[in-house]
Amino acid sequence: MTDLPPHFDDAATENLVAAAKNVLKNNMLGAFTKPAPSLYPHQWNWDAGFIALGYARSDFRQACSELTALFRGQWANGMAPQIVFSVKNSGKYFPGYFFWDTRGVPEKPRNVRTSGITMPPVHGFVLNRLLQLTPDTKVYRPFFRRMFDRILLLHQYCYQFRDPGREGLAFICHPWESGMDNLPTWEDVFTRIHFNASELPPYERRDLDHVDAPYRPRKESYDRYIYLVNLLRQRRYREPEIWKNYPFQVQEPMFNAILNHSNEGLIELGGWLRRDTGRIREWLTQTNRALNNTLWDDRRGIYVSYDRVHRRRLPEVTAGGLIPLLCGAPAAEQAARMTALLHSPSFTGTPENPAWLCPSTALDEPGFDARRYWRGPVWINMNWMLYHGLNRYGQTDQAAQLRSESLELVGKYGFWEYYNPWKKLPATETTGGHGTNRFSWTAALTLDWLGR
Ligand code: 2M8
Repeated sequence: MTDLPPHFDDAATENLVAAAKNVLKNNMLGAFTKPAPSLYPHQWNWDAGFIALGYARSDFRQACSELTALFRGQWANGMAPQIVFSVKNSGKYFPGYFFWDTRGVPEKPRNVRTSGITMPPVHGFVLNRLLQLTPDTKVYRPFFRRMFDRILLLHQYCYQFRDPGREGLAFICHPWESGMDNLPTWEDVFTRIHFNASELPPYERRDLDHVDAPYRPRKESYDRYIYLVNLLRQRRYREPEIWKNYPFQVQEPMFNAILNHSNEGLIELGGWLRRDTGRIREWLTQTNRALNNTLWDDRRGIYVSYDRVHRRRLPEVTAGGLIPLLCGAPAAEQAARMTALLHSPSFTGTPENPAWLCPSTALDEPGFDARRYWRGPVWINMNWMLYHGLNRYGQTDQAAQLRSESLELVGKYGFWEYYNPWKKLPATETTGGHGTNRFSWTAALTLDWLGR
């Protein structure tokens, strides 16, 4: 590897690899690996995909097990849940299984505890990457066949239930479905959602037992997250009727770019498995077209979200708007504008006050906050996807820089959930690592980047 940070000699690299493997080992609960030691004690949807990549070269069986365990929770309509709850850790996280109240929902598998929403569908491209790394295509073929069918069903769900206008864009129904829970974009949507305090069920947060409040979402945001969960559970997750008069329906660029890159993954896998991929090819074309027609902001040169309930564009500039590079949606000129924006003060800061790539929310967004979750901090999974997107467009130097900066952050501070974007750390911070430490996908993607 040529693009390692300058001080990464062999010994430093070996230490980092050993430490990353240790993080995964300690978070592993048998069939799956939890995202973090205490803050997240169950299995999460897109975490499972990134974590699988961390095992791919050292323990392929475990990599497969992560996806198998997640899809045990898949609903009959194809929805892959945001959380598959561990019975053993019941009560350690809010909102838990009983708050979601999915018990008895006919679509939910009977013997698996899950939440009632989904997350960015990374599994198709993860599965395709696993195929490139499999130690034995013959032995694992039945696994790939099974997973292909599961993931296809999930995509079918996205296009059938989350794209009622057949536009090629799936909507998310909750900020948690974006994976980027606390973007200023969601605040913008919330300004139009009104409810009385009496409509909010009583609840008690658990996240603040583990992480200090300035690094986590504010109470006002949490109230709104819970208000939406309450609507969903009152309506018993009954699709498609549930969406009538449901106030949060947003077409978000990263979710759709991930869906479409997973369509590409399924097409490749389908070729190998000799499956008909005609329908997936149609989705691929339609979604790339819709990303450009509906979500491209030509003024800023980046993709933005669209609120389909209030029929308006959400102009906030976030790292998610760069992820369509991953699925090949932008034409060459669009990609050039996106990379120029990525290397402008909006994301890299200034010579006096430089930033690590890539802040989750642009540094000049009014909602930017360097330490609050998803409002500005750097996330390793975002950088990993952006790295692959940049390479796809031949921006190999920029990609290498992104990888090098990411590894430098991890080497300097450890395997944190997210990182302060300022290279000159504010005096109020004792470390640049924020949220929970020993975070699984940070460790997993470090291993993938180091080819270990
Ligand atoms: C965070 O989200 C969960 C809710 O899903 C939470 O804050 O409790 C997000 O960063 C999400 O993207 C991630 O999958 C999850 C577990 O790592 O934590």
